[in-house]
Amino acid sequence: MTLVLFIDMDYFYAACEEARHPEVKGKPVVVGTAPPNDKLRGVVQTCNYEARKLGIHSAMPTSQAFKLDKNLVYFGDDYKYYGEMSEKVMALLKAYGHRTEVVSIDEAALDLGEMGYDGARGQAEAIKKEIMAKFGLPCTIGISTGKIYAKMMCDESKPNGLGIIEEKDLKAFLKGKDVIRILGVGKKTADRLNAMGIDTIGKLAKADPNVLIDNFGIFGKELYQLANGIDTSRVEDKYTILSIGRERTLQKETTDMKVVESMIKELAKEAIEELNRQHLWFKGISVKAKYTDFTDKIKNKQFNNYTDSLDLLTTEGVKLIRPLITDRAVRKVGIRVSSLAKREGQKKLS
Ligand code: DCP
Ligand code: MG
Ligand code: MG
Repeated sequence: MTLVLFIDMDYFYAACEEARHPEVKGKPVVVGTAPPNDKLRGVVQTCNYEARKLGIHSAMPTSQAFKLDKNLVYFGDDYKYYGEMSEKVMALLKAYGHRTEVVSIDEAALDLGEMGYDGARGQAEAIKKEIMAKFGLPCTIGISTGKIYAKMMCDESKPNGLGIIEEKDLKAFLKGKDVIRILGVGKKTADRLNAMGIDTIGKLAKADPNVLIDNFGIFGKELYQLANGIDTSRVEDKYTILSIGRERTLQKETTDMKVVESMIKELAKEAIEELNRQHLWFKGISVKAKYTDFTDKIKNKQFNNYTDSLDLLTTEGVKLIRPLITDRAVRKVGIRVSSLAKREGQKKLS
């Protein structure tokens, strides 16, 4: 049986600062959006676990964080440096020779193949040790039979952890968890499930699959499978570092460009929200159509200048995906922005 390893770096931006400023280790450390001379104006991007103990967290206004502790160590974010650290970590992971999917700036999934639980544990321990020795960065790893379960286990093993969920324990592991913990289940889907009396993954596993399919289309089938320990999400061979993407299964498979267009608009909006959150511009875009036979097609485009325009992303995204929508039924579509840059000091498209 194939195992998936999911890794997420611990308090990543703040850990990068600790790595180059070892003197701040052990103190509460915050990385915020504003420069240090204006540190009360921005929001917290992340903070180390000492700061979390004080109640500080991502997206909190920095002014509020300083109210909780006026002696916080503060850094204005240096996205270029964090990006470089991320690239180094990803290159190290890639060198282990497994199919590697870079999921975000501090997350990746590795398809470990058929090495068994002991082999997987050894691999994870080696990775943790090497990342700490080379870069001074802590991380947490989850291992399971699928990407989604491995990520859940990773989340639960933080910080500096290593957690394995074996197939035989999977159902018990999933049973009491809120349905919103399933990757791809947002607030809307969770609300609809709750209205059907399904609040935990355990209840989802016992639901009537036909009712789920009636309500959610193909996604309903995936939900049912996931709740029952079958994770069909593949570790993609994706190594475009520093890109932000969103993809989603359609309610029903379709050949209708109108349906695809409205989904692309929705996903583009989400991608731009994430881009704004990380204070980035993009220059490259790509779209993907996944067909019912599980093959997919991707189209890319590169602009001459950086931009953060939602209109541009939507228009170009729709244009790019149009030729991919033919009489072959599509089940999933996605959009991704790449060639990212920190907003300061770059030329932007008007
Ligand atoms: N980030 C951000 N704004 C947020 C959340 C995150 O700018 N609202 C950035 C800073 C984080 C990085 O993305 O360091 C990775 O996000 P994670 O969610 O993985 O959080 P951390 O790595 O900081 O902490 P954890 O140990 O919980 O993974
Ligand atoms: Mg992290
Ligand atoms: Mg992360």
